[in-house]
Amino acid sequence: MKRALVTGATGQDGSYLCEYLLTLGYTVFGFIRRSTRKGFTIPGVSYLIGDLMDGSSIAEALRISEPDEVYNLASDSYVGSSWTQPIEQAEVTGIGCLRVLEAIRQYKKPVKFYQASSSEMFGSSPAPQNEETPFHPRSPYGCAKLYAHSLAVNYRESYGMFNCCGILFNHESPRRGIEFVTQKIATQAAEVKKGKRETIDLGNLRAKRDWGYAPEYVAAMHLMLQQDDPGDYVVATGETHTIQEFLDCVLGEAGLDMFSVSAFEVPNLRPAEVSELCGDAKMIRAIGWSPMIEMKPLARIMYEAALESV
Ligand code: F7E
Repeated sequence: MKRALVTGATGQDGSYLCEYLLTLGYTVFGFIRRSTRKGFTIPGVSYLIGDLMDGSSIAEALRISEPDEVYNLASDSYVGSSWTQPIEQAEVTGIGCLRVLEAIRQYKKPVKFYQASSSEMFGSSPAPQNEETPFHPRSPYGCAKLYAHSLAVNYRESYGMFNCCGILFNHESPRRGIEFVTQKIATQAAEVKKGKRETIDLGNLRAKRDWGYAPEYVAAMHLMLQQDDPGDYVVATGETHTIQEFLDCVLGEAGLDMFSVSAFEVPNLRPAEVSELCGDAKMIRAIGWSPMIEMKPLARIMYEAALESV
């Protein structure tokens, strides 16, 4: 029976990954901060309290969990707040990854490592983006992710570690935080539908994103660690849509009229924007992964879940 240690285990991706690994018969340990205990906890997972800011807590988690695989998913994944707390972002997302890599290196037992890299690293590089596309991040979050990504590659090349980076494009679900645009649209549309608010307040509606369904994306994380050799993979649907198109889908589901509910709100605009992301996921498709749920069914899943919860 394999053993896995997952950082960020109570977030959207962490919770789906823990569930997925349990279905595969893994013994699963979640590494979480005391303050994030209230996220999505999954029965059957053993949670270890620690912090990516504290290398000794990572070493202790390795000692207790004795993992075959470590998945580093912890970060503040909301891009918008990375401009207001850039140092914390660098500490957790960037140096946090380095602390995990160092802890694994010093642990001296063979451990496969997955790093949650992000399409935000591509930033202003033109779409479609694949593993060969140059990185040009447009946010402190993207810069921190690129530092972590580069280190995972460097430790693979320096020490022969089995490190894989999944360069995941946007992936959403009913477990998505309310600050992300898909959940914001789904939740606010459900609130309008129920008469709890009058408008949906958004920022840049012209940005384009490649949105997939998060439960499918965690399977890709696991799959790359099962290959004979480590590598880095883009994970995406290959379809891109504007925020406006996602909004239109949700409004269609809700039977609402765009002009009566939406408003353009300047404070939501970012200091620098990533205008178009569209992933070319040929490499991960070649090893057997493919997404089933694209933007329209995703919008329906998220709106229906929001309608239940508001
Ligand atoms: O923004 C625009 C916003 O915050 C999407 C994270 O998982 O994916 C995610 O990052 C787009 C941007 O996600 C609002 O300006 C308009 O262009 O949902 P988001 P993101 O920034 O793409 C990548 C791959 C990650 O790795 C990240 O961790 O939507 N937008 N109006 C808005 N965005 C938000 N949040 N709120 C608005 O009102």
